[in-house]
Amino acid sequence: MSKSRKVIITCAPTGAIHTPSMSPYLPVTADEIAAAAIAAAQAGAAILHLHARNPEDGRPSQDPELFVPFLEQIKARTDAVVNITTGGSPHMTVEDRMRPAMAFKPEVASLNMGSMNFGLFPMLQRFREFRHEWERQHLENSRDLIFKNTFKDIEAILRKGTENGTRFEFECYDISHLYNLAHFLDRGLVSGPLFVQSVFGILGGIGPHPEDLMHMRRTADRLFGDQYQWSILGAGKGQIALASIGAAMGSHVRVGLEDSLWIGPGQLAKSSAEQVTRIRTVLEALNLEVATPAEARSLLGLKG
Ligand code: KMH
Ligand code: ZN
Repeated sequence: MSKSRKVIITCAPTGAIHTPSMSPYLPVTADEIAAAAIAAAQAGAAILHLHARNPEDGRPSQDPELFVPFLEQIKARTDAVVNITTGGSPHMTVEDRMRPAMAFKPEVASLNMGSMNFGLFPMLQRFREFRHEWERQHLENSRDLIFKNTFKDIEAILRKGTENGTRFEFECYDISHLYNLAHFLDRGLVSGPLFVQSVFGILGGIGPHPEDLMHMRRTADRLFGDQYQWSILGAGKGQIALASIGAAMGSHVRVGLEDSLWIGPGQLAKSSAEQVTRIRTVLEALNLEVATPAEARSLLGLKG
């Protein structure tokens, strides 16, 4: 891992995992997504990882038209690095998922590094009342859902994104995903500095134990040496704890309501900015500095 005392905070304000009935604070409309992202940037997030939703019912959508109004507001009000999802929702086709990143040619796009089960159904134990039937189906249908990211899919996104000058947040949900990334490095389709976002706690991927984090780190060190910048994404209630452990070991961090609705046990976060502020407090206690967007661009070799 390439070590830096400047820690990049990525914030993911809405995503496609959680649904509107789970939290009144989950942004759904373009204005809500813009406000959440701008507040997160003001709180210290250098990178904003963005998804869109249908404003009628909050359903995740990759319609590029839905991205336009919040991208305009974010670009007008912040200098943050825009990172557009190519993961979309695991329920969508890869072709649909690629559309906004190909349309807007952002500095960064996410790239999910392997196919996997994606179990959202355990959330049915906590959340039982839904305003829209799609929300229940979204969780229920995940019992038989494959988040498809074949080698061909990854290569297509890599080649088209690279042509556009886009670099990637490599979402690695398991050890095998690091090996998949190493395969593309061997073939010369990616180059350092690699931004490795290691994801812990999705059912179907690696777990959220600190030993899992250590195994991910050791494997990435062995495969990529100092050619990568490491970032930690803890899904669910372990979000802040995992990010804190990673930061103490030299990682960057990702927070936001996409990844966790919580700020404390049984306590909903009122905004993604609240989570940014919480992790910022931890970073400062560790005598680490929060990277500005310009510093994030330099660390990750972005086009700016
Ligand atoms: N939802 C996160 C666990 C993507 O958008 O490409 C991972 C993610 C995927 O952000
Ligand atoms: Zn995402």
